[in-house]
Amino acid sequence: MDNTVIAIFGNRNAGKSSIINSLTGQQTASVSDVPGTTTDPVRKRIELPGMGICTLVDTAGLDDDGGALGAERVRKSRAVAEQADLGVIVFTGEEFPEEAAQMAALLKGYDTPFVLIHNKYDLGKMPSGLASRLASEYGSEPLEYSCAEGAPVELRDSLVAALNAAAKSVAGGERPVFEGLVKAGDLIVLVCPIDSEAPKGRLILPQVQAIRDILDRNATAVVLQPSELGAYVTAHGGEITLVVTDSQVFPTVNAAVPEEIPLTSFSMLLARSKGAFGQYKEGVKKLDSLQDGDRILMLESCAHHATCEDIGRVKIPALIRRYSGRQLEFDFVAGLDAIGGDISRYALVVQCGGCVVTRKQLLNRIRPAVKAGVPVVNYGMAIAWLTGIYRRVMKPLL
Ligand SMILES: Nc1nc2c(ncn2[C@@H]2O[C@H](COP(=O)(O)OP(=O)(O)O)[C@@H](O)[C@H]2O)c(=O)[nH]1
Ligand SMILES: [Mg+2]
Repeated sequence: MDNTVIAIFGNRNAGKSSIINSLTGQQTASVSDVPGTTTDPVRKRIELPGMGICTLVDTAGLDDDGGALGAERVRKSRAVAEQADLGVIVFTGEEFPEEAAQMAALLKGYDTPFVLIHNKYDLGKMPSGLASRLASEYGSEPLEYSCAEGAPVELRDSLVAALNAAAKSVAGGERPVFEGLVKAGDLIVLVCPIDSEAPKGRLILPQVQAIRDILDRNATAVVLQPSELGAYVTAHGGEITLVVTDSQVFPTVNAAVPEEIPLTSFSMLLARSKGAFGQYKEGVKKLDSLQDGDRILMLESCAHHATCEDIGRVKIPALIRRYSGRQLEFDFVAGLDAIGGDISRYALVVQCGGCVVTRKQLLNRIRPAVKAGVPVVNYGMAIAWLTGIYRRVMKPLL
């Protein structure tokens, strides 16, 4: 699982920033014995053995009592908990602080696994009574840790091992792309247009993941552009198990692939492997009952894919307007920022495929909408519905 977000929580001076530095081996997070040095959450990307590229989030102390500003910092730290895949709760001394217990409860409420660290053990280990009480309450004893100079390097490895173990227990893990769809010996044709929107010199993540999963299943992937599809289907049509296309070229591909060959899209597969597929299937129907004045919220999980931006900001709104013939308002929220305001003012939420976020982050993101009963759909399923090929691309996935 790439892009795991690991958030470090604890009271001021517990050693949160020092732990991040011990993991990265750099002085990236500012460490200070003046409490309250880290104010806004600070993100740092790092590759951790067994976990791929992760984002470590350093947060402000949970016991910040610096007036209104302090309360705002605590609020921000708690907001990070909602977006994290994994939590690390750091404490020191002889007691487990109330704020740490509250954070543990908050993370539990989000089904987010966490690792407890008793830091600064060079100054004294945890009392054994506390260790066993925490073990019975949280399932395992806190890890004794030290960031002090001369602390054994194995500590770092044990922390990484604890994070790996916690990551495996993340609820709502992703489903491999072709699980239940492709078996050994199958032939899958992947239609990947290389146009002005394709990134320079590489493929996009959903394409790479699809190829990898086909290889994992000992099946064969044929990767081609729409211009080569017709000739390939003519020559090899009978051998093809499934065609997967970029949603952008749906109409051409739909016309080129005979009805008897199953066809779906990368974004449908993405919705199935990491989205709220069941919710989307219901939500997509809302496109048929939009009213004048309805507001639609477009949720973009990344802020750096020019292609996605164009699809989310321009193409889908234009398609929805044309399809519904209604006067509609669109709001856009990018990145993993919290959605401000009352979600129930929206008639529909359209979430991007989420190729760069974990399934947990994606589900966290749409949770307020789901809770409020607002229909949710994703880009790919919306495009399929609006262009009239939903039934076809859904069929192989049912
Ligand atoms: N003795 C000892 N001091 C530590 C350890 N970890 C951090 N510190 C010190 O504790 C202070 C607070 O650390 P910092 O990482 O800034 O804490 P944060 O507020 O939780 O981010 C700094 O002076 C650190 O040098 C440790 O394991 N042992
Ligand atoms: Mg700090």
